[in-house]
Amino acid sequence: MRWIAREHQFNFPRPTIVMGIVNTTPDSFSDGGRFLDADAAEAHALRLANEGAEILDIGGESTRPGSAEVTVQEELDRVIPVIERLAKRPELVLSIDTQKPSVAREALTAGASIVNDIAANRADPEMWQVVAEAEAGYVCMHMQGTPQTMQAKPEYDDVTTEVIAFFKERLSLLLAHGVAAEQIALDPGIGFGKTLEHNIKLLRDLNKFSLVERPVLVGASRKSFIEKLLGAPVDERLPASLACAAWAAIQGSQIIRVHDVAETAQAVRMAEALAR
Ligand code: 8Y7
Repeated sequence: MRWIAREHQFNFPRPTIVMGIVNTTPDSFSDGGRFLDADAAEAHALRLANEGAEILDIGGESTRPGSAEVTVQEELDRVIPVIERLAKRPELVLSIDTQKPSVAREALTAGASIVNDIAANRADPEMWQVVAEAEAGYVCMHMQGTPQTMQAKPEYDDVTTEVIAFFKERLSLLLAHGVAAEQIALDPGIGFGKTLEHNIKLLRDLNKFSLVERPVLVGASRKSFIEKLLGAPVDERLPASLACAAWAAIQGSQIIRVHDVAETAQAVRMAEALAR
């Protein structure tokens, strides 16, 4: 199996890919202005790459449950300077985390290779046209509802079956809009319109997603379901995040999206060695 993202290619089976999270939302405790924000995000991204992140996921919009929407211009002002700086290093694989086709287009022009789309459940095809045209990698994430509404009352008969059905339906829709299967990775969207029980079930069933025959991305890092299960506040969720990462790797997921890259790379490399 192969995942193609413009000039980059990942050939599976291969070691699990660690995707490092690069947040460009303005730092609430610094008033350094745009230049310093971009500086800090660039430095953070380079640190994550040094720690073993093979993909950097750059986002300028908070998608926490109930979070406010950000304008196109605001999002562009946050992410484009960071992508432009990082794009000077062609060895880095850059992913744009956005729900907006216009932001994705500009980010691809600035040097990103992957569109990480948490709103892949939308009806409007513009995002897929952007992805098809650029021959970009595409992360198709499952979400029930929107970030504003998703945690109100998540409901499924069988969450795993419904997520697999969503993947199949979106794959054919994407192909119909000119995106090649080899551009697409799938993501069950941990925490996006799911209760604690739904999240646990999806993680338990990760191996079932292999039947769709596309790379699977899992993002569990520091998420609030860990607190619901274990009572851990956000700055104390690393051990449980590492357990999820090691588990996901053993269950055959190909890409793990995390904040703590060095720790995750070590956990995942160990788990892979044991499972071999
Ligand atoms: C995910 C994500 C977030 C995820 C993918 C957080 C942007 C919330 N989570 N993208 N984004 N998968 N593909 O806690 O699970 O990181 S934001």
